Amino acid sequence: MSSKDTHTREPFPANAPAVVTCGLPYANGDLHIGHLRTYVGGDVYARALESLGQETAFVCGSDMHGTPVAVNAEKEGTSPEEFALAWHAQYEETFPRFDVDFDNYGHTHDATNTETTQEFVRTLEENDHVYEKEIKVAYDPEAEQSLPDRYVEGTCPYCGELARGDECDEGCGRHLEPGEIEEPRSTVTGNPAEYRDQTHKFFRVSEFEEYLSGFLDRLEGTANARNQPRGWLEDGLRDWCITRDMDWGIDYPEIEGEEPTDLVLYVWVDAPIEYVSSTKQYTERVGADEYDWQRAWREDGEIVHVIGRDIIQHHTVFWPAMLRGVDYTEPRAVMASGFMTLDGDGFSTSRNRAVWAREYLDEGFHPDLLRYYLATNGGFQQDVDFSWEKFRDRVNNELVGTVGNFLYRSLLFAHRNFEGTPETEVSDEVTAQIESAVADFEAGVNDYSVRQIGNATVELARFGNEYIQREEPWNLVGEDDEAAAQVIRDCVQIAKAVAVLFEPIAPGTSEELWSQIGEDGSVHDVTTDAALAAPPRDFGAPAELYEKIEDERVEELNAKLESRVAEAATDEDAGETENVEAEADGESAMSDIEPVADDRISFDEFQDLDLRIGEILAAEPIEDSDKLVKLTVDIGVEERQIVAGIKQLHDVDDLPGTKVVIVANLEKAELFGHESNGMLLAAGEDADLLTTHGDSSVGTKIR
Ligand code: B3M
Ligand code: ZN
Repeated sequence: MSSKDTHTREPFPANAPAVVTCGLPYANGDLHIGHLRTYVGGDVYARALESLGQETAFVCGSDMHGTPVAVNAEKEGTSPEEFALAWHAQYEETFPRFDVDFDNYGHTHDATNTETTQEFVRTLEENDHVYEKEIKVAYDPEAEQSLPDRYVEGTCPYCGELARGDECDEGCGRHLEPGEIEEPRSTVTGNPAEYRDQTHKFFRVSEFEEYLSGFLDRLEGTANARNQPRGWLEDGLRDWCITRDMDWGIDYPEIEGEEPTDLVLYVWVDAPIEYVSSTKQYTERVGADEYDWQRAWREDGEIVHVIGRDIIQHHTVFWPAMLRGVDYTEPRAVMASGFMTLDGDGFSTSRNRAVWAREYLDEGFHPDLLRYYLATNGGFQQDVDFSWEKFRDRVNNELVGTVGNFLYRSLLFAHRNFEGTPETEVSDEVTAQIESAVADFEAGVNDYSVRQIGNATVELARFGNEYIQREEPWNLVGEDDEAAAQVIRDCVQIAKAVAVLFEPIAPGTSEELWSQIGEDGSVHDVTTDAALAAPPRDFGAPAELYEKIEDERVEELNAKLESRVAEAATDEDAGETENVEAEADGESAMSDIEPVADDRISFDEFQDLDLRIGEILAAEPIEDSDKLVKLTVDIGVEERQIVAGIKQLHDVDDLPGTKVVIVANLEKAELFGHESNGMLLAAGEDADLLTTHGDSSVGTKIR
């Protein structure tokens, strides 16, 4: 992608305030490292803009509404509000632990967003962009409820794949309007759905076709975000149903001269408006002199949306049309990331096939390692695979081998021989290298490439290693002290430039490096000019910033993942393996019975399983896990510690005394740091424990 074709605006830094947003996570389940890709990407981008001196607000919030939340809350037997608020609290705490530092993190159900959303809709009504129409909506006669969005599944009318009510998540990716899905089935009861007439509100997206076509020509960001919607535009846009027959959501505002309606707004109306609300809250906190949300959103701001590629349509069609309809600033850029896979396959919440965000930290890894991996392992719009092996290689080769190695050897040498920075000027050669790294960094920002932002630094450190190797200052000391001083002066400057330029990718370790070279204040507050400013004269002995990951560690981590997946596969009725964006929102609620496996096993194979009667003696929830309980089980011959995923599903205190069936000869596994020596048998999503009918004694073998 040449920067010429894609730049339609003045490069950053711009005069007007920028807003960087990340797609709002649905407040409906645990975050895994696949989810983190767009949040890290957004954070890197926002930090890099600030390094260019660009005034920037980096905002996000939890997406509280819609069926993705309602369906999952129902499964847990809690109210959507309580459910979503709990996840919101968890996200709010998790992002900063990865140094994803939003200037404001709100949620779509708060007062600011409720008001802002209702105001948007009232303005759209006033400007005659909304009309009422009677349509057919899916209805479940047995459950006696309407079936919006994820309450219904069926066949996509465009590509024929299995689809959800409002999106063809496994096929063509299109947004689907109510009534469009073919052969609709209720996800509440599994029954075929009926269609019933209901009056809904529609936003006249079709009137914005011409505007949107021009908008796409101006839009910067990743190429996928411009190209995908062009096709949809060519097919002709249909108006967009913006109401739903549900309790959970933002109420449709009262419109003068109209009967109030019971409908709520479609989640995709109030979700992007949270970008505005969150910026508003930021201004409310810091004051308009520091950051003016009105200027950003209503005058000439530079809006950059960082999202997953499955929600391009919402951000390049519906959202800019809405903004236009209320006369707000149009987005400057959309950066849409590719999917993430884990060892070549999709992440899956239901299969526990994921590396969880908190788990990563609990393993003791520095957030910067993952940030580096996620930001640079592929272009932003490419799909990226994560494996512990690849993670180890990137960390060991680049962070330890290139960046860390250069920093440690030069700073140690500087400290030992010069007690800090030698007093001489930086050479022209090194000045030019640093300038070119800064230029690469800036080009990375203007090309919306977080990978390039990261690579600029790694390349500079690579040069640093070559330089010190070539100049061999260790042979110059005592022979030609002036020459030695020159080399080390250059190396300290490179180290300082690394701290400045690597800050967006690796904020924590860059800050450490900053203080290692004796700088006061924070590297977070400096701009790229600091890369060439002289470092302080004195500094102490450095410490290694990055630590090598050993092969044994990788084996251990892989074994953990495998045993967890195996456990999840038997613990519950695992759903399909899905793409990360698609599965973020919980699984289908269909109560399909799985077909019997085609492959038969022999009686001998069955006999390989050592199944026994056990009795639970003690049960104790594992704190950091949402599911796991640590059990002490008597199996006659001995007492076993078994970790089982049954926390949400049973009253843990009631478990002792329960007879259970266990697989006694299953390989041992470690779950959340606890050994599990055997497995409990349980049926279905409710983890209905298998027990005995008569009173077979503990230890009895099952045949
Ligand atoms: N909550 C999550 C998703 O579909 C959705 C994003 C909203 S962004 C305004 O990826
Ligand atoms: Zn489709």
